[in-house]
Amino acid sequence: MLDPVPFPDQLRQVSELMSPLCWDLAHIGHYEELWLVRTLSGASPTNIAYDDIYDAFKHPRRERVSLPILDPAGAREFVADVRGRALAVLDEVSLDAGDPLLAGGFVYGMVVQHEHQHDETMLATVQLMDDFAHPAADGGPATPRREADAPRLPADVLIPGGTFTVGVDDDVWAYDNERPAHDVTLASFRIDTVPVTNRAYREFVEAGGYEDGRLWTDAGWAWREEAGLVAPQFWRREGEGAWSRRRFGREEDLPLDEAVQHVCWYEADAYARWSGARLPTETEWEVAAAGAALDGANLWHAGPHRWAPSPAGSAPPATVSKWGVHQLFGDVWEWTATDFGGYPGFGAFPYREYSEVFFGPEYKVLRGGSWATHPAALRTSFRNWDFPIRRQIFSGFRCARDA
Ligand code: AVJ
Ligand code: FE
Repeated sequence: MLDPVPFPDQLRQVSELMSPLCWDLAHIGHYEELWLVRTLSGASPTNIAYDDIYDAFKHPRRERVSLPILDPAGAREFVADVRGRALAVLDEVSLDAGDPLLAGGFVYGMVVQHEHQHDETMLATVQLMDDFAHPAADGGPATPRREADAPRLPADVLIPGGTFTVGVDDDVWAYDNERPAHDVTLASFRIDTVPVTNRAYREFVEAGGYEDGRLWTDAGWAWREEAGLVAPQFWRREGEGAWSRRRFGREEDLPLDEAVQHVCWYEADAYARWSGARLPTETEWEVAAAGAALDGANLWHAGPHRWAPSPAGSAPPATVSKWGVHQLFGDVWEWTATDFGGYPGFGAFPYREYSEVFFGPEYKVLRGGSWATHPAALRTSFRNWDFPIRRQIFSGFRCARDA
């Protein structure tokens, strides 16, 4: 993914919002060295200065370009060296020891997922480059293996109220913010069968949704004014009702049957109000996702090889939830109505800076996972979060209604 990106572009700051690509790369290596080499074996660091340079909390993203970071070649050498030492330590440790960090291989799952998360972040950075057409994304999105059957799907499904269990206790790879499992009681609700498509979202745009302050929250309207939002990021109006979008450096006709992506929470919330609906809570989303079978074989549509969401209604059948909800995983991250917080009984593990320091009303929860999310990080209980103004991530949404 990174190799075709010109060397200077891997070093430079593509956007105020993002790190230089080779910062992300070496940060992956630093995290791996910290947890899989230094913590497990007591070995000393490659370079103690990296504890400052590659600690995400020490320097905001826009500062990282002025740090003495490794160049693309140096970053590759560093991550390869760390991987060799991490594998050597793995030969020595016992995964069924009493140490909760090692039990079931938890810390390995944590580091693998961390790498995948930064891979997705780097893809978002590459998408932000307006002058670089990534060769792997050439020729349009990969053709889905399955005919889309969106026309035959109902618009939404009814989920009868009741008591449900959300969160997990026994998934070794789950993060602290997904624990503990707990019961919730929900009223009956309806939820969209598929994420909101470009076709549906275009109607909102064409109907003047971005000009009608009544559809937006106060904070959302203020941001819409300040940022001059008129359509999802990367859309361009080509004429009456006609739009194109830029995808990895190429302009293409807006694919109407794909999930809308690159919208912020405020846009999703305004669309939902316009359509007489609301965003689902994260609890409703997780309940609606029950029964989606996410083992690797069912996830051929997910992962970065597609370079775009799949058409509505083309999801692998096994990934449809037991309620008949489609495309919860592998298309777009879905904004929910919920602020990021800890479940009842939350305990930070193994460090507060993964989740806990982000708990609070300034972050909204996203659920599911996008086409750019590695299948190893897709699960029903996974919780992502971001500021409600962010849209460089592969974010979309679906709507819900009270029943
Ligand atoms: C879970 C995607 C919000 O990228 O900020 C990466 C994951 N944590 N390095 C992020 C993460 C530490 C995190 N998100
Ligand atoms: Fe990180």
